[in-house]
Amino acid sequence: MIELFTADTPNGKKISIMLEEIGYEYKLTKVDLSKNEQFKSEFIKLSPFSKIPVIIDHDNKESIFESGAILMYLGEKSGKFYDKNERLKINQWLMAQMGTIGPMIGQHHQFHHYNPGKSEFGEERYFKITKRIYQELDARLKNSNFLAGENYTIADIATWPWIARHEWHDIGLNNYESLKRWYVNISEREAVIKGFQFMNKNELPPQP
Ligand SMILES: N[C@@H](CCC(=O)N[C@@H](CS)C(=O)NCC(=O)O)C(=O)O
Repeated sequence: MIELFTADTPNGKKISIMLEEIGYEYKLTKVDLSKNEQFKSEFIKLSPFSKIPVIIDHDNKESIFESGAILMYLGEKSGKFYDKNERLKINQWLMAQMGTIGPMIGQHHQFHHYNPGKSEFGEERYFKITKRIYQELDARLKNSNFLAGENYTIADIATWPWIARHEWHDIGLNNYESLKRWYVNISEREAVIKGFQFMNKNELPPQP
C-alpha cells in the first residue's frame, strides 16, 4: 500500500493522478501547508526540502520525495506509462517539467495570481515565460500526440496539472490548438478526473 503525503496543488495532483491511473490502493495523509506542517521534524525526515508530495511504499518501507522521482518509481513498479524503450524521450520531457515548466509557471502563479501589483518586473517576466512555455508545448504537440511521443506517459501526467491552472494564467489556452487538444483529451480520462478531485470532490478540470 502506498501512503501519499500531499496537499491540493499541481505537484500533489501529479501523484494522485498517477496512483489512480495505475489503480493502486493508496492512503492520503494531508499536509496543511498553510499551517506549516511541511516544516515538522517528522515530515522533514521524509522530505529534506520540506515539500510535498512524498510517498511511503509500505510494501517495502521505501520513502520517496520529489514528484518526478515518485512518478519514475511508480512507473517502474507498475510497468505503466514509463516504457523502457521510450525512457530517453520520457525522461527529457519529465525533466523539462521538473526544471522549467513547474518552477516557471509556479512563479507566474506567485506574481500574477497571488500577489498582483507587488512587482511589475516579476509579473511581466513570468507572464512572458509562461506564454513561451505554452508556445513551446503547443509546437511539440503539433507533431506528436503526447509529450514524449505517441503514448501517454508520466511526462504528460507531470505536466497536465500545471496546464489545468490555465484560468489563472490568462494566456488563453484556446489560442493554442494542439496544447488545448492534448489538455482536453487528458482531462477526459476517468483516472485523471478522480486524481484531480482527490481532495475536493466538487472540482472538475477546468475546460478552455
Ligand atoms: N520539485 C518539487 C517541488 C514540490 C513543491 O514545490 N511543493 C510545494 C507545493 S506545490 C510545497 O511543498 N511547498 C511548501 C514549501 O515550500 O514550504 C517536486 O516536484 O516534488
